[in-house]
Amino acid sequence: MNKIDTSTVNPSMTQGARAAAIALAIAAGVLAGAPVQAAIALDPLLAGQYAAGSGANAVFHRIDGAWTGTSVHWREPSESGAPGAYSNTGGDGFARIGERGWGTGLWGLADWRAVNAPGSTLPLQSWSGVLATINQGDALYASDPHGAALWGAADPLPFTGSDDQQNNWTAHFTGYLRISDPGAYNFGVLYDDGFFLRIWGADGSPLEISSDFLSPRERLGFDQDLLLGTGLYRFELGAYDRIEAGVVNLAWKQGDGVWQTVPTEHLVTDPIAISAPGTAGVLAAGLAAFAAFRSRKRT
Ligand SMILES: [Ca+2]
Ligand SMILES: [Ca+2]
Repeated sequence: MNKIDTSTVNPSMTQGARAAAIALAIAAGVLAGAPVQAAIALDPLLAGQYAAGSGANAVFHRIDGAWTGTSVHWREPSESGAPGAYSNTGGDGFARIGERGWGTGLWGLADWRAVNAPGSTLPLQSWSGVLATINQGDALYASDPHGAALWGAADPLPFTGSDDQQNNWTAHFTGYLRISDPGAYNFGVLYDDGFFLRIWGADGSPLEISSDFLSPRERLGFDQDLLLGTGLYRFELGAYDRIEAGVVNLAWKQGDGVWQTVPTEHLVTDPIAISAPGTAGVLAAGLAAFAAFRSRKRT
């Protein structure tokens, strides 16, 4: 018999939502005939139907590739065969990468935070605006046979430059994820070299996935699906590239579907609530028509 793991069903949910989440987890396990991974139920931050969005708020920065201010630490491989390792703190053989001859540029999320801190003087080049999708890669990602050809094409960075000027960049996306079809979703970030993704529902504390330091190019999603309702979920995504190819892509999938870049209409910067036909929406439309009629009568 399958063991049903409901330990991650959010305890702050209403009793009804919690029961529904557990029921769905059980149903999924029975259908799959395999050990069950309970989905995480998360009510929307803003519940209800919202107007289609136009993309995500985006800020990109690039810093000097010779910067040695990284706060990431490194420990060399040991003679006994232990591999080298990164850390955000010193001690136990770890030393700050910036104090090594090769320790230039961005090495981790701590550096992302330094570049994106309010008033930071690190950026040499910056861009901000709204992007239709979260799917940006640099020129080397586009041309790398193990980049775009393998992981999918990406839009160019919003600032252009030589290959050297497409290194040591950060990206920061904010806004809302719009769910119009409730159900089980997962979100996955394609990254090179690192990222964090936070999603806020109604309970105030975000769900988060991340990859710190420098890692091989990969897409990482949540361990469990998220059971989402109709409405908006606030999100924040940060990413960085040190050298060579760099990319950031936010995709979602429903149930057992395939990863798909989150479509523009599901990325919202300014929430506009809409009402279901037959209720307040129809009333509002009727009042607007009446007002227009009266306006015409007066002229
Ligand atoms: Ca690059
Ligand atoms: Ca890279």
